[in-house]
Amino acid sequence: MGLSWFPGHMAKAVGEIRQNMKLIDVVIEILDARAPRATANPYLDEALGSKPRVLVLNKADLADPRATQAWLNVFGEESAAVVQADCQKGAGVKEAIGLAEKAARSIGRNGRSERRRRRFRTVVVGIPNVGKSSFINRAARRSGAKTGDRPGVTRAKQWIVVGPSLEMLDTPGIMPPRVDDPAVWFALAAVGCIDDNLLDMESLSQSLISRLGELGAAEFRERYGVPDDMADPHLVLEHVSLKRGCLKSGGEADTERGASLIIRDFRSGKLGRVTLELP
Ligand SMILES: Nc1nc2c(ncn2[C@@H]2O[C@H](COP(=O)(O)OP(=O)(O)O)[C@@H](O)[C@H]2O)c(=O)[nH]1
Ligand SMILES: [Mg+2]
Repeated sequence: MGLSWFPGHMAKAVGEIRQNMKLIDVVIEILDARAPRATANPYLDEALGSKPRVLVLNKADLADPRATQAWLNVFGEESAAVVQADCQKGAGVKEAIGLAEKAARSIGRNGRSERRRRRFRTVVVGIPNVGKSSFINRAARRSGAKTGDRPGVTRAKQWIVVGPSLEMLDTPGIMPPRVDDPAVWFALAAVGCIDDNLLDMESLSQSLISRLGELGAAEFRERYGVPDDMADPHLVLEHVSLKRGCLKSGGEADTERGASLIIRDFRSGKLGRVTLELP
């Protein structure tokens, strides 16, 4: 179950981020708006200490807008600076950078006097696939900084100026996902934050079918023509497989392919805007 992440990898990631933290005034943490708790990393708190943090609920275009608003309220009450974003289109990036700059200003510069004149510094962190690179690319493009790897050139740490007094590390801090809780594991797997090679797609698709049922997500049934009285996730999976022409040579449902199709459709938003975790 991907437990090979623990504990060595986690310790290493936390250690690296803590190293970088010496340079950093404010952290931008990217979360997936469809599962904002599952895609958060509790170990980050440890690595960050008292650094101010800006939360970005990314992929909001794929999440239920009402749920996103509810999450914004919850995080706002927890006094976090928080914003929703669609980093594929660039929405929310400017706002996130504005919040980071404001947070850094209010705390003041970190570190010794020789650094006092420099810009505030930020880094983007998050677990795999939440959109860290997309955020950085968008922020860099806005600022007009050149990005992209030049072949054959080993790059040192680079800072991109992203605001009047803010610069951002051009490489993200990657945190391993948290996998200690089955509900968290499910949400992480469904939104694509776990390596698919570690997943049993058939059981994942059945968990997703159940969850979509609980959430009353109607688009799923409409898209695949699932009869209203069909509830058993395995039967639904078979139904979708047959309907979509995922067949074995004998003509019976190829539920493995059907499962992959459902997961793919979910991740790309074809099953509607769905938030898996509600506050
Ligand atoms: N629909 C949607 N897709 C996104 C968004 N942000 C990133 N992605 C996609 O999610 C995938 C992972 O993004 P990436 O930036 O590589 O994530 P990283 O692993 O955290 O660096 C890519 O296919 C992106 O195009 C978003 O706001 N909305
Ligand atoms: Mg990346």
